[in-house]
Formats: sequence, C-alpha cells, structure tokens
Amino acid sequence: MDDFFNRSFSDSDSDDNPIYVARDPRKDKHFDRKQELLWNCKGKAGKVGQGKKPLVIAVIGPPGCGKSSFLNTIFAAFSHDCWTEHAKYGEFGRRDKQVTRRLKSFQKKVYYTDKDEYLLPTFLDMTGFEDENTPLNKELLRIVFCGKLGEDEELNEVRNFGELYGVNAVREKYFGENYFGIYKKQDSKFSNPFWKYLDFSVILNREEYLRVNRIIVVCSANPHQQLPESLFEAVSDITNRERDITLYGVLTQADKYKSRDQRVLKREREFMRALGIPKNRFARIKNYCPDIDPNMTYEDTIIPSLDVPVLRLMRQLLTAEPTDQDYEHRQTKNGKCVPNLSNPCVALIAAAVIVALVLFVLFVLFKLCVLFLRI
Ligand SMILES: Nc1nc2c(ncn2[C@@H]2O[C@H](COP(=O)(O)OP(=O)(O)OP(=O)(O)O)[C@@H](O)[C@H]2O)c(=O)[nH]1
Ligand SMILES: [Mg+2]
Repeated sequence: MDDFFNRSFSDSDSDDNPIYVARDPRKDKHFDRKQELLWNCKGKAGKVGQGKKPLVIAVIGPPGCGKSSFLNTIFAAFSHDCWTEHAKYGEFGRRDKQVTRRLKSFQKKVYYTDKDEYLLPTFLDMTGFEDENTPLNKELLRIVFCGKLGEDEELNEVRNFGELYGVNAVREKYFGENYFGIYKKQDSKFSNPFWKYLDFSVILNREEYLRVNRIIVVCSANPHQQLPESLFEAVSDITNRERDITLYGVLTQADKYKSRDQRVLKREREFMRALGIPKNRFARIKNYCPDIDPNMTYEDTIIPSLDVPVLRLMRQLLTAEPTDQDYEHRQTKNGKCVPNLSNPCVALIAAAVIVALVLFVLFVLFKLCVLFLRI
C-alpha cells in the first residue's frame, strides 16, 4: 500500500500544526521521541517484584469534556500499532445523557499488548461531576478517591441516594466503620403493605476497590465554556484535606485553536490556578477523534505527534511519590521484595502460620514422649 501522508486536520476554527497521519508511523518525525518517552514511562513505572503496585489514576471532569477520548488517547500512546476504542466515547447531549455512566477500570492487560513486566497504571473512567462545591459532591469525590465505588457502579445512583437520605447516610453507607444497618427502600416493588414493611436494604461498610493515587482533571480548551471552578474547589479541598493525592490537569480539543491563541492561553492559566497545579503537571492535548482525522486512519495506525504530549505528562505522573506505598510488600536493604509484616492482614497470616508450626512441634514432642514412656 502507498505510504503517503494523509494531510487531514480539523476543519474547525484554525490549526497551526496540521496533523499528519502516516500509514507507517516510523516515518513520522515524532516517532523516535515517542519511543524515548515510552521507555522513560516504563522506567518510572518500575517492574513487578520491586515492591511497587500499579498506580490507580482517576480521570475526572465535567460531562462531555473528552475524558473517555483522553483515555483512548493514552492507550494509543502506550501502543505500537493502532488506536482502539477501549473507553466508550461519544457526543454528549443528544438525549441529555452522558456517554459514560458507570465506573470502568482499565488495567494494563486491557490496553497494553506487549508481554513485559512493567507496572503500567490502572485507569478509571466515570461519569462527569456537577460543577458544585456542595457537601454531597465532595462526598462523591471522596467515595471515588478512596476506592469505595466498585466496577460498573453508577455515581448518579450514589447522588440520588444522597439527595434522598442526606449526605450523612452516604457517609455511613460508604465509610461507616463497622456500621451495619438497614434503610427502608422508598421505591418498594411490593404493593402489599405487609411486604412493603419488610422491604429493606442492608447497609454494609464498603470494601475498598481501587484506591486512587493520582487524579487527572480534564476540561475542554474552549474559552467560551465556563471553567467548572466550584468542582475544582471541591476536588482541591478533598485532595488536600482528606488524602494526599497529586492533581494533574488536561485541556482537550487543542486542535480547535491556535497554540498562541490568547483566549486559550488565558484559560490555561486560569485552569492551572484554579486547580493549584504547576505547568509540569499540565498538558494541552489533541485527542484521537474524527475531527483530527475524518477518515479515522488511526484505526489502523498511531499518530506519534498526538502521543508525545500525552507521554510527557505520563512520565511526570508515573514519577514515584512517598505516598505510593505498597502495603503488602516492602524492600529489604539488598533490594529484595518481601511481604510487609506491618500490614495487619499479612501479620495475622504470619502469626497463624507460626502458631500452627509451634502446635505441630509440640504435637510431635508429645508423641515422642509417649513413645519413650511406653518403651
Ligand atoms: N475536536 C476534538 N474533539 C474531541 C476531543 N476530545 C473529545 N472530543 C469529542 O468530544 C465528544 C465527547 O467526548 P467523550 O470522550 O465522550 O467525553 P466524556 O467527557 O467522556 O463524556 P461523558 O462520558 O459523556 O461525560 C466526542 O464527540 C469526542 O469526539 C479533542 O481533543 N478534539
Ligand atoms: Mg466518557
């Protein structure tokens, strides 16, 4: 097949850097830089057996800003062959419904095809957050960051629950230590009044699913859209006060504006200021999307020029932090990875094994004594 360059780019507004889509990505001038950054990322992520766990990265932001598209762009950046729609994306607002409604996690094995032992992160995609700094919205953020929302669960259901029973009920349901209780369902499916009284749901203290280590806040670069500053306030509040999580920021739809567009530059500054993040934790990016390449050639290839800014951000994001602890393992002085006995669970198992061994030795001694006494 011809290896010509498909000179396709956004027909909207303007673009000072047209996106070239090469059928053979090795012919793209950004190809070598992409490979270099990929190695940097893998080096930072580390390998299995080094006392680390894969990071959990949550991608959050207002509805329809390009969160799922951004995740697919990250996966393409980690790939050598082509873009794939792992996270479902689409046009927001058709039926006033968000495209992503349930929490979806993407582990390395889902998006990465190489057979190596690098600890590439697990990413979380979810529904967009409302632009509110209310106690309920903060509680929803806390639930996500502390890993209390499980796979395929809907954040909007938690919101509805909170609106019905109040924020304290949400807190108790998701964080209540040793809290076991029942609450009466409002929407009982039984018409018989007797059964209605028995239709309760049990509230249990929730297991931790995927505790978040890093957050990427995504927003559109569109300068005509209001920045969700109340949401940013709530996010900063929770990450500073409740948990020590590092925030990163991404503005999508960079393809629609000139890189020196003053309105977008102003938005960038306001975005970073509102989130309290420095420039090295920020990226303005172009997602893989039909606006970039209407023929969607990227279903058969990758576009290194889109991957490079994403991998630069990933390299920063994968840099180890003191809070990235693996509670199940620790590293010895000579670099070995051994179970961490300060973890209550591992300590309990270790104690049980020791007790079993002692009992076994006592039993053998007892048997030997009996044998000697008989002789
Ligand atoms: N031109 C352009 N369009 C984009 C970009 N990123 C996303 N889009 C488009 O924006 C629309 C929404 O993208 P999604 O990725 O579904 O957004 P989302 O934030 O996941 O949406 P919800 O899950 O509904 O909250 C889609 O039509 C995308 O093609 C981008 O960088 N440039
Ligand atoms: Mg989505």
